Amino acid sequence: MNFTETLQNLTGKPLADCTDQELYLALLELVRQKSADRVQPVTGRKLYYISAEFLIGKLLSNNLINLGLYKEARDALAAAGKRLSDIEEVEPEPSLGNGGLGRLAACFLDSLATLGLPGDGVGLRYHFGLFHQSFEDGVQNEKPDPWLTAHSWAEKTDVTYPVELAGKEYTARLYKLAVTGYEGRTNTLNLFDLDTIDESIVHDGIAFDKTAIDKNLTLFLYPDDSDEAGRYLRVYQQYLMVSAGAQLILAECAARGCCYHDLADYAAIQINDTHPSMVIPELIRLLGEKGIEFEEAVEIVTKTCAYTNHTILAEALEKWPRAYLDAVVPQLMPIIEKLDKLARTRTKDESLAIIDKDDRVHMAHMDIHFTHSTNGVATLHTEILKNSELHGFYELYPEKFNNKTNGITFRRWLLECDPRLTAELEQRIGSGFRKDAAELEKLLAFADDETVLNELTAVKKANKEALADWLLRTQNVKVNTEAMFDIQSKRLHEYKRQQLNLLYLIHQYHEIKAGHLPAVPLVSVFGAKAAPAYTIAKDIIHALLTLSKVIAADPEVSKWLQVVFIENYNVTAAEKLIPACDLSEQISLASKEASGTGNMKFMLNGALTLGTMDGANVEISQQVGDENIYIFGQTSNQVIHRYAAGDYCAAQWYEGDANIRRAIDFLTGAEMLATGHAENLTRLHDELIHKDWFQTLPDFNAYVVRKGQALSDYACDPRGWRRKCLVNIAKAGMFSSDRTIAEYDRDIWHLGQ
Ligand code: 6GP
Repeated sequence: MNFTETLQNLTGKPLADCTDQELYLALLELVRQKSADRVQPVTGRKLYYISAEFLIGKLLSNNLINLGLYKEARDALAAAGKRLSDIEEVEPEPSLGNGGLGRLAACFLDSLATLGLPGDGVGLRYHFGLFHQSFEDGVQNEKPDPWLTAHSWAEKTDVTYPVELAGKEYTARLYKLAVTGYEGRTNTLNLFDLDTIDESIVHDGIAFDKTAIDKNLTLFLYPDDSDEAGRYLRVYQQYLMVSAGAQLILAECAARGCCYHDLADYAAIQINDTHPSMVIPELIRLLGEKGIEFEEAVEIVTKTCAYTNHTILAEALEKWPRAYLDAVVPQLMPIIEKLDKLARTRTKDESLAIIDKDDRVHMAHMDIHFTHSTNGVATLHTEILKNSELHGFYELYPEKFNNKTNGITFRRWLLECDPRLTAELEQRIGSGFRKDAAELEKLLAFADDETVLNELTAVKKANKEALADWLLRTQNVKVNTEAMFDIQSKRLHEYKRQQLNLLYLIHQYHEIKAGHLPAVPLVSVFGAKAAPAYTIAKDIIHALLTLSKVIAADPEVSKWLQVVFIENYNVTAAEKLIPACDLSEQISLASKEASGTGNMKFMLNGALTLGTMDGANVEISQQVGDENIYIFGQTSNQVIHRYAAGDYCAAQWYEGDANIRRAIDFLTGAEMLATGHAENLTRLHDELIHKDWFQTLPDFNAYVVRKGQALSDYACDPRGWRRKCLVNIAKAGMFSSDRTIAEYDRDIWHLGQ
């Protein structure tokens, strides 16, 4: 049977007579059947990657590529007058993550399956992923973002586990989602849910009764935790995930012959940041029920589990008030107390305790004491953990600390999102890079080949046209594709410093007004969601939206400068933006971005990085060399010293620098106030002068100069620019998540052995 016939069997009628929805469902079913053929038996150690987030994005095209069906599907549909790209649009995006941490988990699942390693995900089946963002009157609005339809990728099973929350028993049901590897095996993403969730309790955007646990527990990814009920809900969610997950792990291992004493020979558990940390006491509790004594259970769990840290921001290192855990998981508290006592026998240092003197439970501390591995996600980040944030732990357990620089799956972030570049690469260096990313280096042989450089330019131009079409169709904005495309897309956070970019744009506005024209017109694109309760982040969005309108209304400036803030940035949008980018903004305050993974995606797609020496930017700059990246700003050591000295005073920078003053004061000047809201703009203005926690102002001038350099290189030396782009693509191989996963396996998991 050929592909058309197979698909037709599923739709029950000629493809030409089907709606896009019908074709989508038929393809979904086909993927289901084909991926089931690739499920393989597990021997030896199997990985369980427990994570509160799996930002998987749309799955249809990704699965078709991984199963080797993409071209056949596209051609069969085209023959019936249908377009695969239209069918892709029918699929709702599962936005089951906030940003980097969740997207990394999704890339890891892809690489595990591609490398043929037995490794499943464990998480929650949120009914609504991250909120849907829209802008109304220049302000972010949040609405639920449903993705579950009658037929969706996650399949309901008959498997359920009892989970006790606040003394009441709930039933967690398992849903399984097939994870296909590229020419690899099929693994599973296990997602838990309750049957009793009631979507109708959501009202007024994303508000709902936070206390009705049986109805709300898995409604939302990260419910707003700005109030106590929201924080309790997170503890409820976390325990549902780890308790059901731990029961699944024990059941699967037992079915393979494990007697629990030898759990570490059957399972490796990776704790993705602190959200799943309660899996440690929960496993000890469950092993206790199987008759294993506390001391041995601690040993087994330590051998089985490993922990990844994804941030040094203090507010993200979870510390739960003991009262919360007493209320929600009273069955765990005696175990956590025993773990705290045990940890205190290993060190006298009070700051390394699990339960502190204020009765807060430090989840990361429990992870480090009672797992065998703690890793950071880029070299600089791991060094900062060892030397400052977690220094005491490093002294106690130097052998536990290791680095695993992040990576991205090239299947989604090159083959799927940039078919033009993929085709160009294949023509030049063959298709080996699809499986072995290091082969991209072969492209270096063409660094001075005029034809290849011109073709890369043509690919970029075509991708910019495609982005322009998409922006017009979905956001109703028209952009000039002759301009340089400069993109900052990531969560909105002060440490990521979208406000630095904002101040630059205001500075440019003034320069253009003064007749100092830039080397090339600039389209500055932002994509970012702000946490619903994060006021200043929302003010930054408002300021950018307002500036965008002010500039658009000024013909003198709009010829040279355009600010576009796209609505509802998500994986789908990222796949459109990244291939079209010329300049990638990675401008976090040095020392604050653990790694970044957007930086890798942009580089792979031939954009040049404008960035600080932070996170994986450091490794990108080592790969490509100083001449192929635009680095600026304070180093992490300088930043750390400035924080330690405690003498940073933003007002001094504001007073002492006319350009900075002009840019900041514009926020509350007549032009902005005529269009925007005084409350938001004034708050941001004052915040920058009086707080500026993330040291925007000391980096301002260096940023302006470096960005000016990038613009002029782009405009005045196009061939040199394109050569730099080629080097970036060629050197991106090390940032494949296949490499990252191979390192985790080699150093931490030892899967299948
Ligand atoms: C993020 C880090 O901010 C980012 O730098 C890193 O690339 C990513 O994790 C993957 O490692 N952290 C989070 O998203 C987070 O929620 C608690 O950390």
